[in-house]
Amino acid sequence: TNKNIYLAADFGGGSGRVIAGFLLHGKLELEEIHRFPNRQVKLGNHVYWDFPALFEDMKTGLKLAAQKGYNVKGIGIDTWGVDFGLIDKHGNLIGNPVCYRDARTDGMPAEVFKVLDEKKHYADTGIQVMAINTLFQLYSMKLNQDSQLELARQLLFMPDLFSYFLTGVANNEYCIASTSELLDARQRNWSQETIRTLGLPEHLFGEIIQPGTIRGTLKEDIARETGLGTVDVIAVGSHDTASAVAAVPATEYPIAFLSSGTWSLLGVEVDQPILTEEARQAQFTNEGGVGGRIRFLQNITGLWILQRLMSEWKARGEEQSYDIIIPQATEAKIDTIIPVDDTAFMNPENMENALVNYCREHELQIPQNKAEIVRCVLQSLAFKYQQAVEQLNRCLPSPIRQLNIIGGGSQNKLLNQLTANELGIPVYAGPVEATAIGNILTQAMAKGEIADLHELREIVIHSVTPQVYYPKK
Ligand code: ADP
Ligand code: LRH
Repeated sequence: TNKNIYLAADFGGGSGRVIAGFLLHGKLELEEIHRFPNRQVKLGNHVYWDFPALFEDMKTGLKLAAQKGYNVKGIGIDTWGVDFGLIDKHGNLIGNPVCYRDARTDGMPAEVFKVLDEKKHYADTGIQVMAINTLFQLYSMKLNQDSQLELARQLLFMPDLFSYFLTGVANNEYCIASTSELLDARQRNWSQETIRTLGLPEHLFGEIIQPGTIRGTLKEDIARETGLGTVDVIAVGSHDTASAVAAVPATEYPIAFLSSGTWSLLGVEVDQPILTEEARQAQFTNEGGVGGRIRFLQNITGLWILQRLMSEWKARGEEQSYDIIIPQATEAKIDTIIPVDDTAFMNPENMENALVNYCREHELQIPQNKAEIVRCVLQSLAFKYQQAVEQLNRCLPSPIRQLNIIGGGSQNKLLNQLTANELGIPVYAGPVEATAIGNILTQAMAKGEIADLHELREIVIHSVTPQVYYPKK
């Protein structure tokens, strides 16, 4: 009790959580306060965030922290990229935000590139074209004459939205804004040209703030309801991947990372965006990072496939735990490699059927049991990482020499080993809660407890011990 702590609210594809971080003598300790499901809700024609329920879950986490008697110095929020809510002229949320796995963006890139020149667009925004990105979500709303878009006064990315309802302050944090594909990569501000050419309402796009900025304080009613009193809400690398990358336990450049969760984000940290044609063709993205850095990375479908399989097996009453299935998969033998980024695996009704059908249609050996299915998914991921690193190395002055895997997926020992084998370089696994760590330490930076990103990472190095995997073949 009476501990000085920061609270991170992290909304990931697997779950939402409120985590407390306690920083003392250059070392960070975490305590999970509250974990809750982050379900996507299918209603009528769309797939939505369950925003009001998640806001309540977050407040429950805040209340629990207050009940523990902690002295809360800040609250920071991060979520996955690209999704947003729209606010009307009264400051109210217009409808539940739509989740990026919604079908509304199908075919949108082709529509957008009737209007924009694709190569120039990359040279401006530096973002890998993915149909899920905010730009394509907005363009689909425009083409469908969506009434929400007509009513909207401001667009808030999900972390901006959570923060807005905590503080009443509405602005756009830089890292998450970069996932919109609507920022000028060099200026690090809205690309007015892109917005105008697409005919999107210019008033939607607010002030861009940098991670490490105080957004505001808790609104009085929320301060009272949670029992927290007046607490600062701080802009962190509010794109979960930006927070995770800030917490890579390494200080020697190039910092090569694989943020492994629902998605696999593989890349390096650089000082300036790489906007070359080679980078574009290799589908690398330049997302905004903490401390003015750029995350030069590829978005790869990650453990989503395994997550879905596990939940399907559970729904059939065949409860499976990672601790059982991964050792079984380690023993399994199957040669099949599937292209994890194929649209077949984006959001199928049934993942196991999608996988089996894919193998059948492409005359690949069909996995016969759960262990073989899991093995197939993991070796397909490792194979994809190898291709990504090869492309990455071609964009860099010298090849990467080690890879830091962070996030929940870094607990997957088989995947870590297969990755080391494929890449032929050492792999360092951990921390699991990199996102929460980056979130919390960026708050400490805003409060002047940490000088810069380098010092932040030294704290991470003092606080965690990654597992090393050497290549075996
Ligand atoms: P996200 O924020 O995208 O939900 P997380 O960083 O929480 O991602 O990671 C979730 C992933 O971590 C799951 O998809 C799962 O594959 C992996 N994971 C979780 N627990 C374990 C475990 N005990 N062993 C291996 N992998 C695990
Ligand atoms: C990972 C992530 C990733 C992408 C995707 C939508 O959780 O944020 O970086 O932006 O989700």
